[in-house]
Amino acid sequence: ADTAILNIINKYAPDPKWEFPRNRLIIEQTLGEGEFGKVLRAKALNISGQPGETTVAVKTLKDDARESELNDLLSEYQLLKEVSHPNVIRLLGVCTAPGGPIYLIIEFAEHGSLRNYLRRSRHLKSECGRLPSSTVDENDVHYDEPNISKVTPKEILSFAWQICKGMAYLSEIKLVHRDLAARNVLLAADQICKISDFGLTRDIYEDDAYFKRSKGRVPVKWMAPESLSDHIYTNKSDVWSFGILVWELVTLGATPYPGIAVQNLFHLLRQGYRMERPDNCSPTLYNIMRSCWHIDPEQRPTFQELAALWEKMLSDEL
Ligand code: ACK
Repeated sequence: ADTAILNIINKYAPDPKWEFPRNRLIIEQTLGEGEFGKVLRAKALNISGQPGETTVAVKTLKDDARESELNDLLSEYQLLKEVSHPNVIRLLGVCTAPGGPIYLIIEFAEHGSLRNYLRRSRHLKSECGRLPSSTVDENDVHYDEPNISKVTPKEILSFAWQICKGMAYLSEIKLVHRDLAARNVLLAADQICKISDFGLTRDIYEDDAYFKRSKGRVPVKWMAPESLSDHIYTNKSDVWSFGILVWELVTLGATPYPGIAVQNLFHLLRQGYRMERPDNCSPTLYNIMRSCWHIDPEQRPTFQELAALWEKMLSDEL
């Protein structure tokens, strides 16, 4: 193997606290595949104090992954070790020992990504409608959701509130996510939202802002203007992305700024352009989104403040 890759691996010497033997992992199927990475569904035997078989998700690299992807996966591992919150995806173990691919074993979210969940729910007509087989697209075959029903406004609020609590926790431990979007939130049993995909996340202990690497994914439509222009990432730029995520929730997983090309977006935002209020979005909810999209990061609310707003909205609903 490449010596550079070996150097990286040596830097992350196996941690007995997390290391899980590969022979206790039975890979079942691929849940998703990116350019360099993939997510698998597996069964793990006696993992993290759980006797017997547990269904888990496994993040790994494809054979043609580059060094930077390996670095991303390993830094995601380092970050996941440090986090513990009901609304943040939990690391269960890791396989880094020689003799096989690197596996990050994380908790399995039975409904997959929130974005796809919202989009699947669109096809449903009635509140307690069953998922007709004709609307199940091939990519979704691993979801056995006979009881999925139309997403209610109350659920949308609950999703937003949970994500907010997870993000408030991450900001308390001084982490910036940098890629908060509905595709990176997973929906587990009992409609519990779990923030995931920490590949782009960076620790902000020493600095307030982080600079983007020269290459890599750039989720332009979720990015704050200061991230686009100056590569500045803070909890306040995460708040901007959260505002976009709320828009995704309200539109049941639509793609932001429909019809607008990403190359034009920055100038439009600087001129004050913002997405308009979606149909069926209350003015209160729209005001919250708009507050997240303040051009001045300091004027945007904190996740703690946002969480308090959702709590109020949810209690008003009752
Ligand atoms: O909507 P999905 O099927 O849910 O599409 C993505 C895909 O893998 C690529 O990221 C799914 N996925 C990722 N992590 C998990 C997990 N921990 N549990 C269940 N599904 C997952 C995601």
